Amino acid sequence: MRVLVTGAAGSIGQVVTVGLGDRGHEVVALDRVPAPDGIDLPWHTGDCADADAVAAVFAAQASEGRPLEAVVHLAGHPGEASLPDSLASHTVTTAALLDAMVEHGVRRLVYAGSNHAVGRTPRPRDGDVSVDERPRPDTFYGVGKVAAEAVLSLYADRYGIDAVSCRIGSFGPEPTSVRQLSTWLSHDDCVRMFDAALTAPAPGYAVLYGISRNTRAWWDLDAGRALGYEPQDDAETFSSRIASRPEDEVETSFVGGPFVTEEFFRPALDRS
Ligand code: 15L
Repeated sequence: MRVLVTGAAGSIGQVVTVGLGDRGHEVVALDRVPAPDGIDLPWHTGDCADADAVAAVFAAQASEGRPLEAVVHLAGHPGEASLPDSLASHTVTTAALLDAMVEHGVRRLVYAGSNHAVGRTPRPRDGDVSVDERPRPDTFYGVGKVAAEAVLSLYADRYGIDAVSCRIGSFGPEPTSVRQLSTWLSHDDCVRMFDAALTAPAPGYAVLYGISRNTRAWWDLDAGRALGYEPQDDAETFSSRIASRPEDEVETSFVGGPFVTEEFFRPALDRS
């Protein structure tokens, strides 16, 4: 599949572009910055919040006879910001891509959603947090991710686009805190997840939790498994290296961990 990967220069992007290429996909990159040294991919430089720049990428690919077939949308600021900045970074970028997809007949978008879309969900007494939980963002970052999922759902209903939001937990080479023993997403599982979401037959609009097969997981993995995402790694392998800290209790009480704390309370709008 010829896949446009946005945010290709980022930490997830660098792993996913290589991994999808290894799995036989033809990766085309888009990022605000030029290709990092050593990366040899068809590379477009532009901002996904700029609808004209996004449309130009789809048009350029089509005119070269290499039309895009799917999008993996990773671009976006991976942390808290003002409400307008969060909406621009996550929601507007998603909408710009979807408009270009409709124009060019591209049928699938796999989105780097985030657990922070439901970050204010408390840990259940027993059982796992379902993907059917109501949107419950913990930050303006989470609001931007919820709104992006709403746009995906709208375009799935209106235009029949297959749109999968992978609500990523804690992506990294290894877990670094007690919370991450539950929420970690390994590099290899991240590639497995995006590959499954790209190739699952007719998912329509779907949501899954992007975590590894962690012994201490409490977010439901069944929605991902239904799309063919079978995680293989387990954060428990690293547990002996993780020291406990006083913050662990609050961090493990809500989906969003540290993002629920008062440290993140701030006005929605920056004033001059
Ligand atoms: C995310 O979505 C963020 O991008 C990242 O900075 C971490 O906060 C991660 O979630 C997490 O919850 O560990």
